[in-house]
Amino acid sequence: MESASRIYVAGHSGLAGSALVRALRAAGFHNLVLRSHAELELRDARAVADFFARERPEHVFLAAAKAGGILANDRYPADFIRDNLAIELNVVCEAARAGVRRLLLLGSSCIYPRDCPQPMQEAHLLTGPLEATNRAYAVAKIAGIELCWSYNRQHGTRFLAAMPTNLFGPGDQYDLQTSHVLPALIRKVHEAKARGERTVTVWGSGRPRREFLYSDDMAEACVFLMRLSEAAFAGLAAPGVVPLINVGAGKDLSIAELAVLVGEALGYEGGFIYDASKPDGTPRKLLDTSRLAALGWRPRIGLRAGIALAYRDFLARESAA
Ligand code: GFB
Repeated sequence: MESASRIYVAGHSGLAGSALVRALRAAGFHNLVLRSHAELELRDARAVADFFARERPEHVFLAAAKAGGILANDRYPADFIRDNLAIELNVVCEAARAGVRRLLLLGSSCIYPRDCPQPMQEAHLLTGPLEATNRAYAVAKIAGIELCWSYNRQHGTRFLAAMPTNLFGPGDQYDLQTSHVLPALIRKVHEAKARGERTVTVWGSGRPRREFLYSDDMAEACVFLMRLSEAAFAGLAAPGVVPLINVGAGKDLSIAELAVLVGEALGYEGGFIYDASKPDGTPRKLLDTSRLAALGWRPRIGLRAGIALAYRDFLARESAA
């Protein structure tokens, strides 16, 4: 990618996409192609074909997705598989037809088997059964990887799928029914503190372990990948290799430990209780990021600092609402 390259960021207003736009602009890329959901419906094959034929982007970051926390995934599996398959199919196929030079599809660490050996390596893909609460979403993302690989094999494209761990950061979704755990805990702790409540309810047992990556770190990793030399990028996205790379923080913690950390960051003095009627999901999903590290990338924003930044964003959104 050169600074004048035409770069399309699909899903630029979401958590991941907005971080990608910040990272690209900070690195001097100024020829970004952006379309809001109202301007371009990515589930509409005709609209996506017209868009690619007209705009001819040279590079694509596919950050558009139907995403959500454990409860949303569990309750609306049809929406998750349908929307994600449609978006991936339309964008990947039209990018290939339009001659896009490199494409990076974003997925999630839930693509790996539920009881995967830890930390989870790229080679563990499709080696065991998936976690039931997010199987529909995971299958859609696995299909996205296979789609990239198939085009690389049949048409010689250079399409790569990056699997970030659980993300958080500015522009996150704070609705308690659909959000992920970190933004949910920020809202719950903030509200409990404001109301003087002595306890916050955490879903599940608190025992599952999760790894969290600040969205700006994830975006820098993705831009780093898309800027790799031809030889290095071919090592990840040549026809003979599964075009898949993990993007993680390298450390995990239990949900109970996370709750304490959020409580400390927000200056909350109350305690936490656990609602066993809510699902735990995967027991653990720590990514093995040694391939990305070997290429020379490491995250910069630690969890504590990231939570403080995310809380600042939450407060700004609350006061603007
Ligand atoms: O972040 P989360 O919704 O998603 O939940 P997953 C992580 C863990 O936190 C689960 C617990 O064990 C939840 O039960 N948890 C505790 C809470 N309190 C809360 C709360 O108030 N809200 C939420 N949401 N969780 C999703 C997948 O998995 O994450 C997707 O469903 C995707 O497919 C994504 O991979 C990154 O990490 O379990």
